[in-house]
Amino acid sequence: MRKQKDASPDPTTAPEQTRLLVLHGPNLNLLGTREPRYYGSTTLAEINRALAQRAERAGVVLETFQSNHEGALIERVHAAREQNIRYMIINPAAYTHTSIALRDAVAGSGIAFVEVHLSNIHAREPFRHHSHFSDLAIGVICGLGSEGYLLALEYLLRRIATE
Ligand code: CA2
Repeated sequence: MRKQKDASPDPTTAPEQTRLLVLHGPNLNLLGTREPRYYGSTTLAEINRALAQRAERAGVVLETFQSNHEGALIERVHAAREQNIRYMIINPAAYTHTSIALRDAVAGSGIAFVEVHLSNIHAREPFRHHSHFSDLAIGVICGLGSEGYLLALEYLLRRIATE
């Protein structure tokens, strides 16, 4: 009898799955509960679920991390380098405008990333106009609400598929 072909990939030759990290900065855990004018009514859990589902369909592993603590975000970025995270999507929230420490961690990681903001930071108070991350980012999406995260993911999936 002919041996049936094994459907599972050979672990010795299968390429490692591509891993992505989505990093959410301080207060984004409150999404969907307050300030819908700026940040919409979608919760962070809903955003993370939509991203994970889309990534899974593409065969990519996507992890999400939110913290209200600068050090925790920095340490997550350090760990991402060790974990071979291929790309990141980052909404540094208020740390966008203040954190050189997080910027240095992201720059030091060498991991390419897309910066996302729910609101249009350029149409808001002047102190939100400058980002410590934008010059390092592949690109920046802002003002498109929670869709911005999905658009960033679409871009990265397309980029991964062609590299
Ligand atoms: O528009 C964005 O995504 C921001 O990164 C959000 C930050 C803000 O400091 C940036 O300038 C732009 C604030 C996140 C706070 O999120 C909240 C969500 C619901 C209720 C309160 C805060």
